[in-house]
Amino acid sequence: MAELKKILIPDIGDFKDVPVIEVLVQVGDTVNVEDSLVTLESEKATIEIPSPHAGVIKEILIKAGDKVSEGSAIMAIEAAMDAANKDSRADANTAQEKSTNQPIKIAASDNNQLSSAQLEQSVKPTEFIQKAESSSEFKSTLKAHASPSVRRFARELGVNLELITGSGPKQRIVKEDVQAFVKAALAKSQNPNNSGAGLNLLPWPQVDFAKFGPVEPQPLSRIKQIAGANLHRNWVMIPHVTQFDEADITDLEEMRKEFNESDKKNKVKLTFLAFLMKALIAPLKKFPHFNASLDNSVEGNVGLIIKHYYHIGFAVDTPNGLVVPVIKQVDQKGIIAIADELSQLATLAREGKLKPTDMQGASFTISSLGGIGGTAFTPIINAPEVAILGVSKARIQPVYRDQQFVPRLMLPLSLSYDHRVIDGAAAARFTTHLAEVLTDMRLALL
Ligand code: CAO
Repeated sequence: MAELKKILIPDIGDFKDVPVIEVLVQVGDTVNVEDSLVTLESEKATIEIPSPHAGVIKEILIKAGDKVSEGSAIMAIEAAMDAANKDSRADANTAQEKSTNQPIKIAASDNNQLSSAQLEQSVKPTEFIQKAESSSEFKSTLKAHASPSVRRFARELGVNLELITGSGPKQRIVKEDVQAFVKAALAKSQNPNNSGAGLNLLPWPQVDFAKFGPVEPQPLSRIKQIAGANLHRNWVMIPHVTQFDEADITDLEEMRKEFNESDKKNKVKLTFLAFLMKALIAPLKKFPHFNASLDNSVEGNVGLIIKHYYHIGFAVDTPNGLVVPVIKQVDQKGIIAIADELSQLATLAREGKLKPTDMQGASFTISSLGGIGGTAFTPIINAPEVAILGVSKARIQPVYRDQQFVPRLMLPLSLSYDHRVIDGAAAARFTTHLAEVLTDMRLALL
């Protein structure tokens, strides 16, 4: 048995004479409880009015452009006899009341910014309006043009319909549009150039430090501001892992010292960093994924660009902050030439005289704190590179060899890598090979 009921506009807050912008059903349509029937547009939000009953729409009393307020009759429905309706039939006034207070599911649960708790939540229309007003994301979501089934589909996938341009008549969003959007979003989420990390963090704490003691505000240098923004992006967007290792550089250090002693006339001092740069080429050639960048140029696909050039950047500590000049084609240069260039670029960096081209094109970067101290650190990858080598201070350590401890000069290595590109096993192989080459520089010649 069925019963003809009028559907009234429920409590929609303080709004009056709100225009109907869309009627979402037709006479003869079968609807379920909470299926959207019409869309209203107030000054602040677009609101979908859900059906308080399940049944068949028998009459539509309004059209797009009409204005409605709380209590306006919009449709007649032949309501199916279900338990809820039996209750409401028992008292017609109660039924009217029910319809105006019918809790509505947040129609914008297709807004992926809302928590899952909110998605499940039912609210009364007045609460719904407040929510809609307080969230600009939420407001815009509600303007999307889509059928209840497409909305449900989008909601299940956590898709914000407002972000989709519909391909149906009058730009109505159809199921295929939602599918295409999800596909594109998945591809974009793996895109290294995707600018929006969307972290949804708490605001930064605002503290009046002067309350606790004397303070002195100081501006950050321009270099620090630029470097800081880059470091922040790289730290947030790249899944970093750092692999630690040690290299026995006793023989290398002896050779370096001997050379510097014997060739005092030579104005070029052979620094350890020059040897390290040269030694790096062997593992970079053996493990090409370390000399690479993520590639998003093929739509919907993320790949790698492997570089067959070896331009090594090195971090220089300057009075104004960190800069990273680049030595090009390290694989094609001798250690003296590398040391010479290193010294010139470091001097230019400290004098603030580096040209932009001096800092471009690195395929891999070294950050050496060995001249200062420390045992290990976790360097931040210099995007779009995929790894960076940190070097700390070499120290004489007791190393167990041939059943006895011998003093060896051990260099701490800290390799940070992008875990999207490099696996832990590859990182361990890389540092192991680098350590082998540093221990026996003859391997660098192979
Ligand atoms: N272990 C032990 N001693 C080391 C060493 C190491 N790993 N690396 C360098 N040293 C020694 C050098 O041999 C040198 O000693 P001698 O004068 O007796 O030969 C002394 O430390 C000073 O070296 P240096 O640091 O001036 O020179 P370098 O070529 O090794 O490094 C440069 C050049 C530009 C890397 C360095 O000056 C610098 O700026 N380092 C800081 C980089 C930085 O800030 N990184 C952090 C980035 S992340 O915030």
